Amino acid sequence: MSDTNLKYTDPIDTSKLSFADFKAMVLNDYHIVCESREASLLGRKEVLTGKAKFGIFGDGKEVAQVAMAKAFRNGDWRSGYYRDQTFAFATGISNIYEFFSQMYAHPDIQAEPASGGRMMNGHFATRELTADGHWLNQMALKNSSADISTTGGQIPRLLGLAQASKIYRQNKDLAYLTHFSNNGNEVAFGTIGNASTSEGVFFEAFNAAGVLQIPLAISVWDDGYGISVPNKYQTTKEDISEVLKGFQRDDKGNGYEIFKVRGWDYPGLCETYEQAIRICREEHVPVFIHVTEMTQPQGHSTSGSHERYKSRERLLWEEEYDCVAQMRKWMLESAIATEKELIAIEEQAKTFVKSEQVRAWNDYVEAFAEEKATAIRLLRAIDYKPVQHLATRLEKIKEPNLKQIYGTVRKAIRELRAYQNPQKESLIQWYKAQQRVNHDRYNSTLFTETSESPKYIEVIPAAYEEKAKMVDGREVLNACFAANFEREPRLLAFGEDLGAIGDVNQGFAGLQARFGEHRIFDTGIRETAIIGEGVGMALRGLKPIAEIQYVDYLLYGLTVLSDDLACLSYRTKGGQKAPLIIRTRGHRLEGIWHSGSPMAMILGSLRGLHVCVPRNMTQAAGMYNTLIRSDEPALVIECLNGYRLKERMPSNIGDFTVSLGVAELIREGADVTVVSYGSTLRLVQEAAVELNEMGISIEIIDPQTLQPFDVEHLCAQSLRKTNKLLVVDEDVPGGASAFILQQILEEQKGYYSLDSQPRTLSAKPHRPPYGTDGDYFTKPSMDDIIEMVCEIMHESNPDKFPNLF
Ligand SMILES: Cc1ncc(C[n+]2csc(CCOP(=O)(O)OP(=O)(O)O)c2C)c(N)n1
Ligand SMILES: [Mg+2]
Repeated sequence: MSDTNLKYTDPIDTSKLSFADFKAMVLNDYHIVCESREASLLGRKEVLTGKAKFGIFGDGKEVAQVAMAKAFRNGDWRSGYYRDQTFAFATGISNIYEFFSQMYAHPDIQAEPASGGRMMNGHFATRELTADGHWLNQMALKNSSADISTTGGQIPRLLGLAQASKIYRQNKDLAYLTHFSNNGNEVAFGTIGNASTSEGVFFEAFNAAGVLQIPLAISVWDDGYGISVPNKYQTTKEDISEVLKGFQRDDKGNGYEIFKVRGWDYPGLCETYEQAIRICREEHVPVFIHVTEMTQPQGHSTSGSHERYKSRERLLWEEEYDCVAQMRKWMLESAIATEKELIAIEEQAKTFVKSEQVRAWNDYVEAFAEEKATAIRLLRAIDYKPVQHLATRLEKIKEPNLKQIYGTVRKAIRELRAYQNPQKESLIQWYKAQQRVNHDRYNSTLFTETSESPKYIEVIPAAYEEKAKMVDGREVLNACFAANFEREPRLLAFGEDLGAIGDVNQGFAGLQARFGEHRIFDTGIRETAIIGEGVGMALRGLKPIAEIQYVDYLLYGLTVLSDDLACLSYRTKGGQKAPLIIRTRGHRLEGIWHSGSPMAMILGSLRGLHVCVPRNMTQAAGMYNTLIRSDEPALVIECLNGYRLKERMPSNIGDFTVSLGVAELIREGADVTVVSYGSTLRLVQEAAVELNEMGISIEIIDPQTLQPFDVEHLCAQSLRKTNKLLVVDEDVPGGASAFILQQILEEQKGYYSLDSQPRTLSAKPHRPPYGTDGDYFTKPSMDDIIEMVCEIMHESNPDKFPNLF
């Protein structure tokens, strides 16, 4: 989109460089640096004059980034944060036009390819997929994973991006994936602010990379502050590389190669990055580059001014050691360039940035001009004074946003509520058609929805031989995983105790020995890092299954799941996907930290993932078979108490599929529809037997997945017969059961079929105490289910069904 005049910075081979080439390279770098600085200065003005809502810029960090960009090759990955604009410009990951388009929240990916206006400025992402969601050739791209705003949140994903290189280098069966790797030679570049290294996610992931020995290069942009809080309150010894010295590799073992360099020292930075990245790429050793003495000429962001918290001395020092000024000084002192040459570059940069900003703004305004014109034309056609006023008001807004255009149209439709005429009808028809356009702009791509979506995976029922063996549930899963590992070389599985012993419930027993440690492996106890590894590897074309030992511990991985994975497709408007499967187990656990069913937490924070709650291991296997063949992320919660229950072994264990979102009728009945899933489903089945003896017949429905939920509306269909509803689960009151009620009553319009109060039976609001009795008095028991069904029957027919108590 941009006809940027930037020349991207190139790797240097100084041995072959003539002075003229060297000078050209340095001046080109200076040009990039100047353009980036101008973008920051102008960007801040755009916010202060009200054209953009918020601005955060990379001023003070330019020189290090132009040096880092020299070491960045096609096929490499970036996982960074909002200060990286210079790096983005220098590598072609972004450009000035796109930078401003993002500030204005331009909703068109042609203008703002990172997110289609969804992410705030300085949040970079390259488009990794074709328009229909299939992988592009990553080896022909400079790749940037999609930024997130949470400080340090980019680092867990960085692990997986680097680990993928190691997997590709180790596993020769993956050599055919030439669009993702060239023998694992790719480096994952991470960036993080000094203060953000205080976050737990940083330390956890940092340690993991040292253990894994993967080609990752973390740069810390150290400007001494995190907003207003100085390093004194952030970092032990006020120096992160000092603190991390123990990670330095030596001849005794694994570790990092650690570098420290000043952020205004251009030649030092070029040399450091050249050396650090060479070690990282060739030896597959993580490297850490602490870039100190950086500045923030305009303060943290447009939300405040740094004069409030920086001393006069500090401000004076920042002025002197501003990296652009220092680079300039160095060029003059080393006679690389004349004052005149530098002034010419600076002026060119200023003019170019201004013209790109204006172009971005004009395109943004132009994108809505036709909609404004059409709205006014349709409003003008309506001969009604209040509507004419609205048209005039909209006309007067020179550069309206969509809220102003559609707010006016909706107000007009309300004004016209008592009128019927063809002109009003035209307005409404246009508004409805435009709602589809706006849906695409602001509400689309929660899932990537490619032809590999779970929706389109062929449904193959489980088949059984006549003498099918009854086996432990865990054996069903084990056979399913074995078949999939045999068939799909991209598949990986890892987690705590998953490798050598094959997970705590032996779903993977024997599989590491069969398929190798490079495909099935143990990890340290570090849920955040486990999820990050999964996300990064999935971005690079692998098919990881990341295991979280128990669902309660998902909380430790939730930041990455929620901030990163769940919104990845949405925040890039379908530009990136990470088909990661998270496997965990829960329900019917006992104990305060083993409650086992934090389903509302999951439903509330993980939209963008499929949430599977299989009632037994056969259903779980069918779901894995579906998910492994598809390309969307999912969480599968197996029932902890199901591993040793007997199930029949399907003859097509690796091939049968379970369609996600299709509920199953477990038992037919006439009186009450009972919806339940996971472990409570079995209790409902047991309760059904006693209820039957009491003359009450319940119909049981298992939705099987909570996201998506019963897409064929089986629950509403059942309600039309029974007119009574009970939802049973073991989440907190008003947790997942409230979600299920909303789906059935509102979404499926089940409300119209009810003739008694819909009920939910869930666990108590506190966590369950340890032991059988703790469980009995906290979670729904068979007794509770029977009694609540009786209450429902009593409400509808008190004579026939007297109160039990
Ligand atoms: C998890 C989280 N906590 C707090 C914030 C608010 N916040 C945004 S930037 C920032 C300071 C980060 O400082 P540093 O890491 O040094 O990066 P810098 O902006 O100085 O480059 C804070 C506290 C956030 N975005 N995410
Ligand atoms: Mg900082």
